[in-house]
Amino acid sequence: MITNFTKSVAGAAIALAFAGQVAVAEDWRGWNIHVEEYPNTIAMDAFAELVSEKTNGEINLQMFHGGTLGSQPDAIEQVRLGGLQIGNFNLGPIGPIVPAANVVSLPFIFKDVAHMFRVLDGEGGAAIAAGMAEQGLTPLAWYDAGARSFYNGDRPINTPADVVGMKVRVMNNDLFTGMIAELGGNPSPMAFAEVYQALSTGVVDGAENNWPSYESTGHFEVAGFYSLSQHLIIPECVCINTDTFNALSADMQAAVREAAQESALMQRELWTKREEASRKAVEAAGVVVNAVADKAPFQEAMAPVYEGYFATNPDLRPLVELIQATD
Ligand code: BDP
Repeated sequence: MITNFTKSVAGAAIALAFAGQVAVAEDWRGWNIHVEEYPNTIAMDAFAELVSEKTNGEINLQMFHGGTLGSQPDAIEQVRLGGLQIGNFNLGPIGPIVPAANVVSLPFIFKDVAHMFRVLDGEGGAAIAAGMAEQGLTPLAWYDAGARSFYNGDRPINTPADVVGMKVRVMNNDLFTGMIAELGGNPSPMAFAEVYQALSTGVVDGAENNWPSYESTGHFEVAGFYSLSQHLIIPECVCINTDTFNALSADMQAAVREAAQESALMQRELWTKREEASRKAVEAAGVVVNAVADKAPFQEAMAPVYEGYFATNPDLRPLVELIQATD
């Protein structure tokens, strides 16, 4: 005879079996420094949606844009420690933590963006990704950040002599302070959010960035000479806390990685369009743009920066040579 008691025990057992299969949704928080409509912002929102779709709602990523969760160096630490799970980071400020990833911050290391992606898609990219994962930042996909050029409020920069005495804001990384010092300028590492104010009050004379950031931050309003030095071509990652990633099942890992890679395809397309739109917008606003006819003197001045990097990281010389030998 099946008693009510037996029935309810059986019912509870079935309910428990279901509960075992239905995982509790994981809530992740993601950091991004850029404003609305910026290619990375749109792509990171798409990433969040794709993550939810591809994991059947088991992972819920909430994105925080505009650097509201802190400066980039702080957010990098947060993702490493697991206080945040996701970040769209530039590899510039990751370099001080991951020597192999710092290779992309050597001035003039890449010929152009296409060269950078060829390196990232090969052995070089694997070495960089492994170094990052070891330090708690697992890259899921690479975003485009174009080429960075100098801008300031005084004069076009055509030769290193034009940088002499100039106070130039850089991202947090000794390679960048070294770069400005070798050109005869005074480097000033500073958080991105502080640069507009610093330019407008004369705390710094200039800075360096790609077209979309020069435009979206309004820096062009207070530093109207943009000189196409294109001295840095630095990729960006969609990075995840390594422990968070490793704790996922293989299927979930694949879903999250796929979502990031799809968002990267979107970001790269949006990026190309935005570079053009930003250039046109600042030109229309009266920015004086100059090509740098001869980049060789800038490149030659970087020899001590490379030597310093090799002195600290002798084991990374082959990685630099691999990049230089990649067509
Ligand atoms: C932008 C990068 C952003 C950096 C910023 C900077 O996308 O990650 O924080 O430059 O110069 O191009 O700090």
